[in-house]
Amino acid sequence: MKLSKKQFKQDFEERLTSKFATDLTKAGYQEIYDALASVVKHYYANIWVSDNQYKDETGKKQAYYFSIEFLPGKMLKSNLLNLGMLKTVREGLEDFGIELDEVAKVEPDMAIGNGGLGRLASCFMDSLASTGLPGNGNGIRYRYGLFKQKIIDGYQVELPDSWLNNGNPWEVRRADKAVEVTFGGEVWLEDDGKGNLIPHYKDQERVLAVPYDTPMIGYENTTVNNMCLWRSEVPEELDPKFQNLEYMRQTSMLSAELYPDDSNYDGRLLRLKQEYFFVSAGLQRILHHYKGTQKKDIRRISDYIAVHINDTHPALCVPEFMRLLVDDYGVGWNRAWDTTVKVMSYTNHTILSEALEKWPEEMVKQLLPRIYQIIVEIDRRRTAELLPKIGASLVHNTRIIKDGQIHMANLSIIGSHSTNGVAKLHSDLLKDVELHDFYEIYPERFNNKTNGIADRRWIQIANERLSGIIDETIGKSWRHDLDELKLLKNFKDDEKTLEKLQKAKYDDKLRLAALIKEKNGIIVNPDAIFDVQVKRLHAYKRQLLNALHILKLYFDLKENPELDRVPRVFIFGAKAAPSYHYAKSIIKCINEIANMINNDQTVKDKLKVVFMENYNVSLAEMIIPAANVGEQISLASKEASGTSNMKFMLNGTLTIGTLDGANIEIFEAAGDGNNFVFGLTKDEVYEYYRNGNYNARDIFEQNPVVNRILNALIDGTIPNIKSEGREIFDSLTVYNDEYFVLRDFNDYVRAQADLEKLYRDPKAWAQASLMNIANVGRFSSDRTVKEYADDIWYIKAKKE
Ligand code: 26Q
Repeated sequence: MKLSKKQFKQDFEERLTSKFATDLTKAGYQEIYDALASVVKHYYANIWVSDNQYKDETGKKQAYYFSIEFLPGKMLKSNLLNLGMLKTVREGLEDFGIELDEVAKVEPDMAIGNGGLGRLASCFMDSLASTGLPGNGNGIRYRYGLFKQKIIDGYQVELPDSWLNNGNPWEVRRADKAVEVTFGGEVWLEDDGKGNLIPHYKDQERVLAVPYDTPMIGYENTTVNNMCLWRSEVPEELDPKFQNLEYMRQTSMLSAELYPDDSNYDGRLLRLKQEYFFVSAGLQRILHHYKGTQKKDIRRISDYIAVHINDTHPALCVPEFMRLLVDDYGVGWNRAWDTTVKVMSYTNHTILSEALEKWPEEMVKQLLPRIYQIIVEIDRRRTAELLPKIGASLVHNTRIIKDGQIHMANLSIIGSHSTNGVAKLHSDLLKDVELHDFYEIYPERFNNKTNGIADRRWIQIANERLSGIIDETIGKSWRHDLDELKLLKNFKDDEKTLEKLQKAKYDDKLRLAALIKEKNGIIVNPDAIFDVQVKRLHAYKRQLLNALHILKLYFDLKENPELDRVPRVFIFGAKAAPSYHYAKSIIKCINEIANMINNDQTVKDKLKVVFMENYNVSLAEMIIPAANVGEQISLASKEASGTSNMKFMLNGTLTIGTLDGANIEIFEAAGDGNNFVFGLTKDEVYEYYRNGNYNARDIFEQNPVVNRILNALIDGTIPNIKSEGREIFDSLTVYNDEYFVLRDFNDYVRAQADLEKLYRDPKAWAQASLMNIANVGRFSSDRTVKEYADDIWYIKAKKE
């Protein structure tokens, strides 16, 4: 959108005065932010309206991405960038003596997601709009986002994230579009005399679902999609039975809190309620829209909508869509089922068994009696149909209802036409191992969609310096098509370009060093290797392996302080699920290792360890550009994809990593020698599982280095660790090291040494860094969503 600086300044000043009855001399940052957001909203409002009109008029098929989490982070700069106004607004504000970046700090992160899965959903939202694809989000407007993490005495402490306290300028409450979602009560079927079974209900608990729409603005185009988030409220007219405080409290609780766990299935009733709540509300709104404004024949709805099930949390889409078609719109069962399968598609994000969602039949029956009947009927018909064709064992293994439980992954696969994993290795594991029985029955449903990232946020916004240097070197086409970064390869031997890249990295390190000083009071050496591991804390991600290696470096230096070592700063960011005891112990250990090392004068500035509290999207935007090395060291086969690995690559960070998830594709794309690979392969891991012959105790006893390091956890070497040291020691030596940390230790040390060696050759390092940037194109989520659009959703991009 064309906007002159003059126009902007005028609009902004007027808005500041009309909104807050103040002027530039007196306004605070909150007021400046609100006025600015309000002006920006005014700029995009008409584009939003027009694009909605365009979508309604053309009646083109749209996709709806159902996700129980979204993790957009801050919206101000991203909206400005996408509207093509970032520079104008920055300069306009400067004229008033205001720093845009200071204003942007006022905005709280929108953190209604845990980590990878939620952030992926938000990257997809950006990419859908930016590639002109009609694709919308559907989720929950949690009153409290992911907890804020404080570190007190080395321990994680959780504080509430009350992100809506100062309002949210981007959302629009649409009270007119509220719908009702019902729970519990009784249901029975009565024949209507024409052979149709009609459900009748009694004593249902009603919840009002009110949608809040947030525009998803495309990058320099005319597409504005919608992210619809539902809030639960008490309906105005309540049946007397429900006019009590407990019910009202329960109802508003529904959308109060995000579950803070990203890898563990939590079988609480409230969680199941949340799942049905946003699924039912979302599908109702979609069907109203197509019946009402679009006057579409409901029997052809699969030509107009695609619904995506992001992991199993929205799996109730399958029976709920059936319910709406059959009960509310009078579609026959068979036709409804064909339609449902055509409309739905599903992505699996993990193979960890503890994350597999299962709900007790009894619970579903009580809470969602009609949905329960429909699931039973789906299961019954499928079993009857398939038994004679494929035999009892295959049918049994893949049933939706088994052992008194409803298996949400089975429901998702059976009720949809597409099941995908999120990186090649992960998708292969689904086909070959984890979901092999399903693959035998429905081979055509299985496919891979390697994850991607919204590159605009992760370089244009997070790293303006590097973006500018790339512009100078190859022009600006890469800003619209990340594959164009390939052009950088022509500069691999160009000293000037390499120097500029090094300088940019150095400046980003200075920026992070200043933040570390401010937040942690630790002074770090900007010439050191900044080695970063930022992600949720989980045993399979093996932050512990990183910590043990740090201990090794420390003991080496203690023994020989004059050792010729490249200085290192190890930076961690990680939240642990509040109920994940072991993960919290690892946080404590890392913090006490950090205290020990940072306070030891003998290692001077050769080694520093920094745990940055409250890792979130905004902090990621500061940390990732400054990283020389990114740690992607999960046990092979456990990390479905990973996406921070792609953000690091885009910022010229070299990866030290295992052959897991998308790392494999990154190593291949970047080319040999440009990253550091180590560790067991997935086949070797599975071989150990088959043979059951892993023995961690042997490694502990036979490897003197490992022995020394592990003993440090229990012999008082690390001041101030308590039972955590013993707990971790035991997990490795007594409970046989579930994630093969000790098995991979030696090779990790070897890869770390290779890394240090390369770093001593600044030119070679800069070249490897350049090759990572030059080959990152395929990891843009623009590519990923185009693949979903072409292969799964069958939606088409708008032509500009
Ligand atoms: C389920 C039931 C009850 C409570 C919580 C949950 C729950 C919530 C979130 C389970 C899992 C999640 C999130 C999983 C996740 O983030 N997975 C990551 O997804 C990324 C995007 O595909 C991948 O890159 C990561 O590899 C994967 O770990």
